[in-house]
Amino acid sequence: MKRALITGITGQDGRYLAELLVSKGYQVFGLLKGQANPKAQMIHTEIPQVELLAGDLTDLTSLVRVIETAQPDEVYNLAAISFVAMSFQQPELTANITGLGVLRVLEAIRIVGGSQNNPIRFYQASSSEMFGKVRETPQTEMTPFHPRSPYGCAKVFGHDITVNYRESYGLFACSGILFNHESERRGHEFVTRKITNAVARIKLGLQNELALGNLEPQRDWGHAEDYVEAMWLMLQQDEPDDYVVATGETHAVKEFVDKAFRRAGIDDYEQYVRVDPRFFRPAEVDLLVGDASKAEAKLGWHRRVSFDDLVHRMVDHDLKVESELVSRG
Ligand code: F7E
Repeated sequence: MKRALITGITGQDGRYLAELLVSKGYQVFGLLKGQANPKAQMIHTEIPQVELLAGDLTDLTSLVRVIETAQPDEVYNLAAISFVAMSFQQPELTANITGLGVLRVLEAIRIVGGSQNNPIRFYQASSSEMFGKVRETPQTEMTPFHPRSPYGCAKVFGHDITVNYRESYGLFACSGILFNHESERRGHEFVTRKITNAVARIKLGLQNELALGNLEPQRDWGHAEDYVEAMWLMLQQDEPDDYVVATGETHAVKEFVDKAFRRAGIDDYEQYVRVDPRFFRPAEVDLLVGDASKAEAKLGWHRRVSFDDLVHRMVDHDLKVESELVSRG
């Protein structure tokens, strides 16, 4: 039975990845931070096979202890301060967790080691935010980075240190440069879920306005369930490498808004949308679109969920959830 440790187990990707690995027969461990973390119960209920271990990305000794206990074949580092807007408010915390956290996990792996025949394999959740003010379109594994937020800068460090540990110490370390990936489990702070939740509530008469920031930025949006499969595939290869994971399509925020309202049967939606400068960022990433040919050719990875399906699934889900809340009173 293979063993895997996931940091960021309580997040959207952590939960999908844990389910995937459990379905493949892995014993899955999740790193859980904080005392009495309220999200622990959610994991116990949703994926009872997962064993949670206490630790923190800012505490190297805790990571060493967790890796000694879990004895993983594979470590997936998904934990991060992942909300770009928040990284402008708390840049130092972001650098510490999203950036230095990667170094600490790599060090813990190096210290604990794993058996000589079976060294621990490492996956780093890198991000298209590293491309920022893009130097070329579409973006590939070779596109230079130009991050536009403390989050993007921290992710560049995480990516570079992963490559560096692979080259310096021969670690089986992979970096997945994942473009935006969303789902019915996406946090409400991210624009897609903020939109689909508001659309559902407006449809049901529970809210009458959706306040958003910049509607022009374009993103390459896929479904998270497809993307966690790419993470797993990277660690099953003969050699470690870095891969872009993306759909190759880009859509503006306002297009997502349009499709989401229309899915709920609201065509005259402009009256509900208000642009609020509070949601603008000090520096924006205007356009992202990834070229996943390498992942497709080498990993055999293909996205299954289209942009339309993604929007429809999220809106339908939120309509169901909000309707149930209404009927429960
Ligand atoms: O913003 C614009 C906002 O917060 C998307 C994270 O998973 O993907 C994600 O980062 C766009 C931006 O995601 C609002 O300015 C307009 O241009 O959903 P988001 P993100 O910043 O692209 C990458 C790949 C990651 O790695 C990150 O961890 O939407 N926008 N109005 C808004 N965004 C938010 N959140 N809220 C608004 O009201």
